[in-house]
Amino acid sequence: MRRVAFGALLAAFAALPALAEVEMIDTDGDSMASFDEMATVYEGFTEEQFGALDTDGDGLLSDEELVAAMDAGTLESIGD
Ligand SMILES: [Ca+2]
Ligand SMILES: [Ca+2]
Repeated sequence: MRRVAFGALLAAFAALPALAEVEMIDTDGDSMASFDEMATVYEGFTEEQFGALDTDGDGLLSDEELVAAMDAGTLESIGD
């Protein structure tokens, strides 16, 4: 029973890889990654790097922006 539940959980994560990224960075629960949240997770993260990732310029990184950066290799996935 436990094994089945765990497998289902893994399948859910595999189906929704995008959701996991911002959730690992987001500490205030707004589903967006602020510069402070990024700097906490990524040592030596600069505002310049943040600006490059914030493609819509709203001052926050959406899950979409994070995933795009990880897909492009600009940002290391912290899930690995
Ligand atoms: Ca946040
Ligand atoms: Ca943004």
